Amino acid sequence: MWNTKLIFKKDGRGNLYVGEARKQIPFAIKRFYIISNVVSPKVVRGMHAHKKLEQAIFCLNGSFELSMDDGRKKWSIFMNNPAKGVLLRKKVWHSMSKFSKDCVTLVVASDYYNEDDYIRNYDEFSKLI
Ligand code: T46
Repeated sequence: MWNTKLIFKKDGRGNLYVGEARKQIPFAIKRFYIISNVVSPKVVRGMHAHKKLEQAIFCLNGSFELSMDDGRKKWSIFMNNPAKGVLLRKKVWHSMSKFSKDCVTLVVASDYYNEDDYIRNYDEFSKLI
């Protein structure tokens, strides 16, 4: 598993976090998206894998749980530190849950949005793995 730590600068003016493509982020970034305002802790997002897409996920504010499954093992990470990112490699089933109300999630991705890259059926994922 790959985790990253952004460059973290703190001074009297606040906090600054830096990540650069092919450095802290191990691919060229083509897209980013932000998830916020998840009003219920019962919400589960994700529940899919990607065929080719690589992503790095950050929790900018609040917290959530990131669960991953590569077909052999399953593991979860509690995300609550803006400086720490987790790589969502291709062919890893992942879900996000237990969002705090103030949670803001940033995802940077290696490619543009393409619904054909999603595997949204777990049986299909199992067969592929
Ligand atoms: C992922 C996890 C971590 C777009 O039109 N463009 C986009 O770039 C994205 C990310 C989504 N969409 C559309 C597709 C759906 O109609 O927005 C809607 C919600 O997407 P989805 O249900 O896939 O959202 P999540 O939070 O379940 O999954 C997202 C990403 O889609 C996915 O790639 O790995 O976050």
